[in-house]
Amino acid sequence: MRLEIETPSWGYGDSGTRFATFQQAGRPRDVLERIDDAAEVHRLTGTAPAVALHFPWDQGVQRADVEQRGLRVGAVNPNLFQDPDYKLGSVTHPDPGVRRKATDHLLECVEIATALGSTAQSLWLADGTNYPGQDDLASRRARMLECLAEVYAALPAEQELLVEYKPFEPAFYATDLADWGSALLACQRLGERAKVLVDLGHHLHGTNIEQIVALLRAEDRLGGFHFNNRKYADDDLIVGSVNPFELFLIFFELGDSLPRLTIDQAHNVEAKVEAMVLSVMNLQEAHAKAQLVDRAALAEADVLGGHEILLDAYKTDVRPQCAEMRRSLGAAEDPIAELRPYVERIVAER
Ligand code: LRH
Ligand code: MN
Repeated sequence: MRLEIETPSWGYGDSGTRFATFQQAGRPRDVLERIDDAAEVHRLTGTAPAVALHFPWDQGVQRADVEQRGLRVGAVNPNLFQDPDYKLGSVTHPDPGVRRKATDHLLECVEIATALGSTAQSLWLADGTNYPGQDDLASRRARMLECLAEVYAALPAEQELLVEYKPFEPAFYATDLADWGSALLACQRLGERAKVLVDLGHHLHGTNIEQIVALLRAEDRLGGFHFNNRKYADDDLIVGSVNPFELFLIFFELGDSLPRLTIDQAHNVEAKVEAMVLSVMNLQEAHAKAQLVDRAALAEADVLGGHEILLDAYKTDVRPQCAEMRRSLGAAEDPIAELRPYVERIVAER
């Protein structure tokens, strides 16, 4: 019942791949309709009380627009990856004028967060290079840290800076914040309110994500998650749809201290609001299963004994308990079924 998930405003709007973007009937036409959809997801699931925003995509939204729909503003996401000036980098760019422009956008987002009552800047940098020799890697890092230090210094006490890493795309030789290590070192350099954000789709194959979670948690530098799932690269599919056991293990590593939990997905062909509802339900179930682990017995168990204790929890059907939990929150026992009238209405109205 205490689970609080942030759904992403950009997860309700048009999205696609470089090959095509398919518009869906009932798609939101502006930020207010994106927040309407987020509010419906919370009404049905009971545990999605916040909406993460992206700027300038959500430019113009007012705090009241969000709160009068029964939600609060989650993390504020700056955008330093679309403006043509950032082709060769933003805060890492060789040109101090471009770095100034990028830093000013980050400072503007700090102001926006203050106005919206948000307590986090969620920073992802697309910055990187495509060929060896294109730029000096150490110099890029020094430029980035200088700019981020100015932003960190401007952060009001109630705001934290979340640093998201990604190994590649859109850069395909070196990404400046490529992995948990480069993000953690940057956070340690910036200050204690700088923490690492783990996007599940931002790991090379074979990476043990739950171990990274355990490490960052032990360092008190786990700032939050971007939940989604992938089979190949940064596929941004529904969380738990590809690797539900990994999701369970991540919640097992989190124990009962949960950081910021944000969904970051792109629903290119599937029904968008239903996809978000199913995502929140998958997170509810993963969290519920992790709560069932008998940790005292685990501490005493041998090699397979420990594994079998985890499997017992993971293989437990918690859907009845989750339905009961939603009912007791005044939400829907069967959210997918109860979503139908809303979808019919938005398809008709939009
Ligand atoms: C980058 C990313 C980042 C967002 C974007 C929508 O891949 O995960 O978190 O800004 O997706
Ligand atoms: Mn992300």
